[in-house]
Amino acid sequence: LMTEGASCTASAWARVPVALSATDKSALKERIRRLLKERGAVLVAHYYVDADLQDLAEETGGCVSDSLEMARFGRDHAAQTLVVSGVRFMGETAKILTPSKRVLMPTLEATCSLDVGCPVDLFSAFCDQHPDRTVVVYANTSAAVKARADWLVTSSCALDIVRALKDKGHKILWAPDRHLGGYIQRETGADMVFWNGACIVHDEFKAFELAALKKEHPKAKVLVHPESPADVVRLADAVGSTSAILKAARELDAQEFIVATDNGMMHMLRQQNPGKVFIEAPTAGNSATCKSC
Ligand code: CIZ
Repeated sequence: LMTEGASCTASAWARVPVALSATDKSALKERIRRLLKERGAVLVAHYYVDADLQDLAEETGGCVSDSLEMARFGRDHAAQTLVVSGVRFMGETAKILTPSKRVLMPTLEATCSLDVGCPVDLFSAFCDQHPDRTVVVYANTSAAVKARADWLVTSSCALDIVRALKDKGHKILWAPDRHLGGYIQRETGADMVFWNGACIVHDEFKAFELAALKKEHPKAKVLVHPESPADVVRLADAVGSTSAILKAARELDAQEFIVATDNGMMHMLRQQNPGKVFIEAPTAGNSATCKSC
């Protein structure tokens, strides 16, 4: 849908100039609006994607949300075609929830480092080494890895599910994010073994630099996604999923926030909280912008 005509391949998509002029951008947006309407499609976008795509999804009656809500929205919407603006596992999740609908993605080359770092054959062998453990996997995995698991969780419900399993005496095998797994283990005390994966963006947040930034902004509250390293999580005023971070920003009594999650989230944080200031938490690299997301 988004690569109609001559530019129908992912490599062609990759050649689209990054910095469009305002006129070109508005023509492209208009074309997307028209095509969505003509083809009875709805655009669902993740909080992490480009601000323009988030705006387009909202303006055209689609949604901007986390991966599970994207899939639920697509399932419940009248449209028979879902255009998923996000990484590959998000399109797969939408298809799993609504197999009868057509799911399109701008490019299948937009992958998630957690998903790519957990190939199903190796993961399956890891599970086979721990037959006594209940397998719990995070949403950021392929459909094949999900199929090998006993439970599938998002960062919004992971704590509750693992706590309930622990209370029933289960030992857990967790994949793929070792930081999120470690956070769940610390919070629940569950017996867990981990797949050794990490999100390339969240893994980059640095505690030493974050502590220094906190000193420069003593009134700022720190919001951290639990895919971040433990020493970064320890500095947080609120830890949680994308939806939990948005909720904390709306409800915490502060005007200034330091945010440790993908930079795409800044758009929704600023939209929902006019007047509040959001500062990116420091990373080892240039910024917390996942090129794939
Ligand atoms: O499930 C999602 O959408 C992701 C990737 C993160 C989150 O915290 O919502």
